[in-house]
Amino acid sequence: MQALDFPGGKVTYTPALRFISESSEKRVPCYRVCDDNGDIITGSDVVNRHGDPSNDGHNILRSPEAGEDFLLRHFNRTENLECCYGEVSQSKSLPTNALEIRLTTGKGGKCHTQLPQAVGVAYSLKMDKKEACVVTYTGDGATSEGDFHAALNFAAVMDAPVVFICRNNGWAISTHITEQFRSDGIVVKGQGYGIRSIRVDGNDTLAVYGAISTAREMAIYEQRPILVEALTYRVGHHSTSDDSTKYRPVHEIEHWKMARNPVNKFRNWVEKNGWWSDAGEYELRKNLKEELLQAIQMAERTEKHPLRDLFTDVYDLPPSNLCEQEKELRESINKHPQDYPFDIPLYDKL
Ligand SMILES: Cc1ncc(C[n+]2csc(CCOP(=O)(O)OP(=O)(O)O)c2C)c(N)n1
Ligand SMILES: [Mg+2]
Repeated sequence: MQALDFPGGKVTYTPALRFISESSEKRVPCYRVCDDNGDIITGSDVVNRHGDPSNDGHNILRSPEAGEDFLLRHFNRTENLECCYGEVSQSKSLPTNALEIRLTTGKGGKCHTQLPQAVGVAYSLKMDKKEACVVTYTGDGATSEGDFHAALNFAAVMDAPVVFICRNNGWAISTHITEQFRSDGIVVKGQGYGIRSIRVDGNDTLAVYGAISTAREMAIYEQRPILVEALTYRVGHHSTSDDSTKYRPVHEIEHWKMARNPVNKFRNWVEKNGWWSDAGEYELRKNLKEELLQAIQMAERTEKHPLRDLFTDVYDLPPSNLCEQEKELRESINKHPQDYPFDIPLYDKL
């Protein structure tokens, strides 16, 4: 068969005037290993790299929104609470983002801007011949922005050891995914950039573990980027300023919260293996509650940052519009002191 000798590889000719379809007939399947009851599905590829997957010293923290549990290494509950009370962020960032700033990427409330940076870091690991990779997380919302695409392409051409984990939960605040993209989700975008990709059931802990630990091995030992799309649902509001019942039916939220609850499913699996029980659950909840209450009390006792801190640190010399805003804010506080938190010092300590 005749072929066009084109830069990057030969391309075969075809006499057929045929456009590539905008979508494949079948949607990309979703890897899962546990059924809804937490039973392992016969014949599924279960990855078990380290034996007992029980407690390895991570702290499991809970964001203010139900259903958005996350795992952060090296942070304890007190630090998380301090973030919520504005201590770590100096009131400049969303609560949990402050932890992320301290972690590495300097995200701090901006969606997806960390992605090209993550690829840059991965490329530097490659240059230094480190046996390591970068893992970067994003929501479905981020994939509608340019940085996501720049990052994927950059990672592909540089063979950067980076794992992109995209949590596709169906919504970017109130924007449904059908208003965000016409592709079969996010997983197919990987192939468009020449990146190996997988779609996984984000509510199946074992499947997520299997997909990501395998992705990590490939990223490090094959020196390549990997894209993981985890399908899940945001059962909570996007943030405390969002009311998701305004744009989606409550029964849909309830269905995901109850019938597809990933924590219950994983708990069933752990219990069936004899590693967990009601008594253990009761004890843990009791201890956590005590710890949390203590952490809240400590965070509440911490002195708040002065008002001025809201306006510092971005510019060396604050521009005139920022000075005006500070002046307006101070005037407003003077006029309506009852509408402002009483414990924020209005002036810096001398
Ligand atoms: C650079 C940037 N652009 C826009 C925003 C505004 N914004 C905040 S959250 C969000 C949607 C994020 O979508 P997703 O990650 O899917 O969030 P979810 O609703 O699932 O929590 C947008 C556009 C932002 N924070 N940063
Ligand atoms: Mg989302």
